[in-house]
Amino acid sequence: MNKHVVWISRPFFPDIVDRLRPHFEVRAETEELKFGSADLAKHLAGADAAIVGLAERIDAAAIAGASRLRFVANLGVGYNNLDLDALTAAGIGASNTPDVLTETVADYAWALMLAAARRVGEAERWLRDGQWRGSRFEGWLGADVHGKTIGILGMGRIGQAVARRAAGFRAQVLYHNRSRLPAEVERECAATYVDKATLLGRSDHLILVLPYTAQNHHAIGEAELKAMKPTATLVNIARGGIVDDAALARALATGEIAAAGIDVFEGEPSVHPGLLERDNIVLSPHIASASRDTRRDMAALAVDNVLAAFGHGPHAGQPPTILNPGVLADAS
Ligand code: 8YV
Repeated sequence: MNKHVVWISRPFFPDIVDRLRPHFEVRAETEELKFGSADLAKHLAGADAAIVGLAERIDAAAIAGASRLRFVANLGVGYNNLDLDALTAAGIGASNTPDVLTETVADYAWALMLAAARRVGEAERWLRDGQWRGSRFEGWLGADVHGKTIGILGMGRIGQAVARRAAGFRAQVLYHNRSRLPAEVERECAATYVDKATLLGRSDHLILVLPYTAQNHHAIGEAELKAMKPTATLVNIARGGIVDDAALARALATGEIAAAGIDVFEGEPSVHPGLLERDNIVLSPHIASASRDTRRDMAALAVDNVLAAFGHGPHAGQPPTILNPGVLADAS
């Protein structure tokens, strides 16, 4: 019997890919490519399973000719690149990579917050540029993080992990979320629920950790930036499109807020030129989950899901992080 085919759109850890080989014919890309819609549709049409990254938009058009496709594993916890309704309607299972990246992404939110508040990137560029000729007592004044008010917009698993880190900094945590957390979770995170306007007005450092949805498009735009303190820092480790990047560039230029740390962008990998011009922003190329351990864990979880969807491995028949469990017919 011919083996099922799995297409892997992004190169990753060969030893983890090897776990698929006893059961699948593996078609793994060996370099980072940008797939046009025709190419993407062609790869999916030849596959029974696919492991894809966030740049691959898997919608009704992409799967229209994919009559063999039974499962798509997304390399990320956010899955706004998948049209889950279209996949479910076509009977195709889908999975994401929750939990394994929570703590790593929370670490990175703090890294960006600290770097932006204390002007690390800006100072490093200045030093490398050979401009350090003497000390300036009043130079490089940034904002403290310890003892300040940290605001978290979006209080799921990652938001809660960001909140837990505040204790060591003796910082106060305010949060806003679609729904208020149970009292014991609020206690464990030492976080106080407030409405969005209060969050914007009172946060010294505001961290965005909400999923990208149509409702969350430009959740932080011109009006919200104006509502923040002029000394505030904004951090986005969630998704491009949650912040209006043009409005952010203006707010950083006019001093409406003091600084930003941004890992995700509208239309990435392009970055709004107004952001690139600013010194009071720390920019990174969507790397919040990129620790050696966590990227391996994410890849392994995607592989586990595919193996399980086809009746193999320790979770046979039950992909551990399937998003649409209702569709899973016996694909083995
Ligand atoms: C990406 C992320 O998946 O998990 C998410 O939602 O945004 C990241 O972890 C990662 O950059 C791999 O593409």
